[in-house]
Amino acid sequence: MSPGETARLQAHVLTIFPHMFPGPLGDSVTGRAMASGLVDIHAVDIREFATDRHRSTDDYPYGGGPGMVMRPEPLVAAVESVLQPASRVIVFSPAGRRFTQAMAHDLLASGHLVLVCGRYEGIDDRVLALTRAEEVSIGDFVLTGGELAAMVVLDAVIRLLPGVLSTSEAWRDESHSFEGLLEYPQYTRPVEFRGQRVPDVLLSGHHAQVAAWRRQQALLRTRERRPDLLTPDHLAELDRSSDSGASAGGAC
Ligand code: JA5
Repeated sequence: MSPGETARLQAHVLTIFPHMFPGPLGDSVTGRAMASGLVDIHAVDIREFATDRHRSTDDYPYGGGPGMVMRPEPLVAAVESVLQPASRVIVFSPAGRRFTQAMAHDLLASGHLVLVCGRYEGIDDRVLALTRAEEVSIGDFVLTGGELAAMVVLDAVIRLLPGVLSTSEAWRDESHSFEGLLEYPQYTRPVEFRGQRVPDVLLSGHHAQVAAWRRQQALLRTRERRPDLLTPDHLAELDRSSDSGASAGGAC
């Protein structure tokens, strides 16, 4: 992208339920991004690409078994109708590669997403190779279709576009101080609510102490809830902070 040019994102969402879009993406931060022209989301009705007289998008599975499978012809035709040189083609499936923040940044860089939403028991497997699609999962659970997964991915990518978040909302993404850790706890007024007080250190005005407390809270929470995220450096830092007796508020 040339200097001064603004990053944009275009997405085509292929679905048999196009009226589901933009849905919640039309509100708030993502809605403003759409209204300002930074993002274009086009819902494409897969059924429009069905050629048989019943416009069918599904059929019985070869080999038998329960449910229906999405037919390949309308899906491949729909993808080919929107494909651009830089497109990333994604099919949502619980069997896909797990969606992450790093993938969100990567998808933004492509500038064009083709998001294929399955329904029924899934899509004919030949579609993947024929469209060079990547299978992506947003988590280890089952959904009735890919549409909600597409909304999750779009939300995560849209908020990364420069100018979408206000500077006060965006600071976290710029900050490296809590890289790889869960967030520290936040508080606002009142200072006491239903018998629970805001930790004194946050009222002290000592910026260095506040920063040290938040860092330690982030480390402790991550150890408690997501120990898989901790690096050897984090573990060493936790050891040092317990040595220095900085156990303020630590629920160990
Ligand atoms: C279900 C026909 O990562 C969670 C997901 C569940 C699920 C996805 S992604 N796609 C579908 C689907 O069901 O297409």
